[in-house]
Amino acid sequence: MNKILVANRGEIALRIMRSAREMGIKTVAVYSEADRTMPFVQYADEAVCIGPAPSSQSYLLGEKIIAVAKEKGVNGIHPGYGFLSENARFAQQVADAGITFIGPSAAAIEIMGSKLAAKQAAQKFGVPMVPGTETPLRSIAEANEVVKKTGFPILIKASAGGGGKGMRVVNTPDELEEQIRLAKSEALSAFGDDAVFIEKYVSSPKHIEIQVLGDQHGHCVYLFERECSIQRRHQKLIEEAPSSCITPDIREAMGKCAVDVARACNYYGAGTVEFLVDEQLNFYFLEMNTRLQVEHPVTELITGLDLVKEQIKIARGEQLSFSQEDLKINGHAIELRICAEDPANNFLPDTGKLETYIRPQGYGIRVDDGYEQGMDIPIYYDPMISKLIAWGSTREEARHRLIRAIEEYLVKGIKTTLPFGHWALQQPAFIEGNFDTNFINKYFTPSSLHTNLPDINQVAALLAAYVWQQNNLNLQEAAIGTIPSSSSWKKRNMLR
Ligand code: MV4
Repeated sequence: MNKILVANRGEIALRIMRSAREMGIKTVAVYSEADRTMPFVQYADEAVCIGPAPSSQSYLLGEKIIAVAKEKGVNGIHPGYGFLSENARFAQQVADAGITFIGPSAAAIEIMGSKLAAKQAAQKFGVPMVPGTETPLRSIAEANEVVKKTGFPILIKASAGGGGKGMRVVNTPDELEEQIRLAKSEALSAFGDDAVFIEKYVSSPKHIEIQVLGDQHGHCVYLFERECSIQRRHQKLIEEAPSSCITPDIREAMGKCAVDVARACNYYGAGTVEFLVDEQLNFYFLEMNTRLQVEHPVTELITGLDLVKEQIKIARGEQLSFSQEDLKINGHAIELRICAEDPANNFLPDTGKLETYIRPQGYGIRVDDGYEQGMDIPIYYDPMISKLIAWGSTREEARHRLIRAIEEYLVKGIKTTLPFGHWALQQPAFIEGNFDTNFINKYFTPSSLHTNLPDINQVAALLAAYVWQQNNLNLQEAAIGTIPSSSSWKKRNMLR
C-alpha cells in the first residue's frame, strides 16, 4: 500500500494522513467546496474537490469517492469516523473496485449495524446483556410477556439505531402499546427498518467501551477501556483511559467479552465494544462500533500504539505484532472535545470565525485539530473543532495538566466547550471518579461557568505584555538598521 485516499475531513483526515506519511504512504484528500482552505487539504499529497458543502453532495458520495480513488491510483481508502465509515455497502463497493477498505469487512459492519444481529452474535459467546429481547418484537402480547420478567422502566430500541438514536423509555404498562407503535413508525422513517426490541432500563449507568484490534489471521486483543460517561444528548464531551472505577479483574472480564464480540463477527481492524456498567459494576454489552472512534487518542496515549498505523497494517494483511500479554497500561489520559457550542446556552452550536486561535503546548499535551486561526467554522458539519488530550503518569497529573492546557488554549470569535471542560475537571464527583451518564444533568447549570474561569484580567495583562514585547523587538530591529553593517559586535550584543 503506497497511496491511500482519506474519505473524511477536519481533524481526523489530518490525523490519518500524519500516520500514513510516517509509513511512507502518499495521501489523497477529497474535499467539499466549503473545505478548500482546510489544513487537511493542504497536507495531502494530492487533493480533489468532490462537490458542494452539504455532505450529501460531497463526503457521502461513495461512488464519486471511489471514482476519484481509481483515477488517482490509490490502493486503500480510510473512511475515518462518521460519513461512510460504517456503511457496509460502501465497504463492499471499495473492495469490489479492487481497493482495500481500511476497516473491517462489509459483513462485520453489516452484522454490527443491526443491534439485534449484534446481540444474537454476542449471545452465542455468553456475553452479558441487559435483560430483554434478542429478536424483533412481533406483538404487544410478546411485549407484555417480556415486561413481566424485566419490570419497568424499560427501553424500546430500534435495531437499526445505535448511539442513542431511536430509543424510548417506558415507565408504566399503560404506555407500552402506544410507545411501541411510535417507536416502530419512527424507526421505519428514520432507518427504513421498523424492527424494535425491549431492554430493561438501567438507570444511572456508566458508559465504558473497550478498544479491540483484530488481524485477518484470527488474532484479537483488547486495548483496555475508555470511560465515556460525560456526555450530553449522546455527544461525548470528556473521555478518559483507564476508567477509575474498573478493577483489574473487571477489566480483564470486560476485555475478554469484547474480544468475544469481535470474534462473533470475525472482526478485523480497530473496533469498539460498548458496555453499560451499573452501580454494582455489572457490565452489559450494548453495541459495537466498527470504526476508529473520535476518542481513540486516550487509548493511544496509555498503550503507546498508533491505532491508524495498526489499522493500515491490518488492512495490508499483516499479523498483529504483539499479543495481549505485551500490552500494559502506562499512566492516564483525559480528552476534552472542543466544540463550537455555547455551554452557557444549552450547548447550542455557535458558528463564526476563529479570530484568535492559539494552542496549548508542553509535555503530555496533544492537540488533534483541523482548523487554523482566521478560518470560519462551517455550519454543514459536526461542530467539533479540536480534541485536547492530556497524558499524565497518574490520573491527577493528567487532570491538572488538562486544566493547565485549557487555560492556555486561546479561542476567540466562537463559543466553545473549553469553559465547560475547565469546570467539569474540577468537580468533586469528577475528581473522585464518582460519576455516571447523568453527570451533566446532575451538576451542570450555565451559572457553573461564572466561577473558576481563568482570570480575564490576567489574560489581558499577558496579551498586553506580549504586544509590548513584539513592538519593542520591532523598534530594536529598526534601531539596529541604523548601525553600520560593519559593526557586527554591536549588532550581536543588541540582539543578544
Ligand atoms: C441503555 C441505557 C439504559 N438501559 N440501555 C444510549 C446510547 C446507546 N448506545 C445506548 N444508550 C443507552 N442504552 C439500557 N438498557 C442508557 C443509555 C444511555 C446512554 C448510554 C451511554 C452513554 C450515554 C447515555 C445517555 C443516555 C442513555
